[in-house]
Amino acid sequence: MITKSRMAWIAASVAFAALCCQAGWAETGSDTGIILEHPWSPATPNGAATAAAYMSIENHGRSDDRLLGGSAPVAAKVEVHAMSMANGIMSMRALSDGLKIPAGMTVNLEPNANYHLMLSGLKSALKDGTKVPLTLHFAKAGDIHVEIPVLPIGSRGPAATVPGHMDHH
Ligand SMILES: [Cu+2]
Repeated sequence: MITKSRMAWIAASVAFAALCCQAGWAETGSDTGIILEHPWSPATPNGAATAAAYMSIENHGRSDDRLLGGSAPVAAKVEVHAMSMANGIMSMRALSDGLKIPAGMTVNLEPNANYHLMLSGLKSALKDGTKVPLTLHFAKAGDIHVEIPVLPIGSRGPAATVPGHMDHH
């Protein structure tokens, strides 16, 4: 499910991609082999019902794991979403079986990529410069808590900070 305004918002985020500049974030660890790197969310306009959260999920363990979903005080629901393009129309759906995090691999949740975390039923806007507490549920690693830094609307995220490195989409 994706609304027109949500689409426009995504398009705006992409269009203003060049405006970003943020330092990197410390990693969040656990003793289960799952490490969450560079978590971030773009700020949301007032009244927005949804927000996205992005990060890299590394599995340093010896067995596959699954990201099942999450929870956050700021949202009624936190789901793993997959994006797909069909006939020029982008859509997304919740992964009811979760997202596989293969052993020894990193799965990137990022804008314009396959997967993201979707916070829906937002109780308040995500404000630039604040942090959003979020708990992710993994099938094997259990619950991992992470504080998600909120970056300005249109940001590409903490990874897109290399000077002179610019993507042209
Ligand atoms: Cu989504």
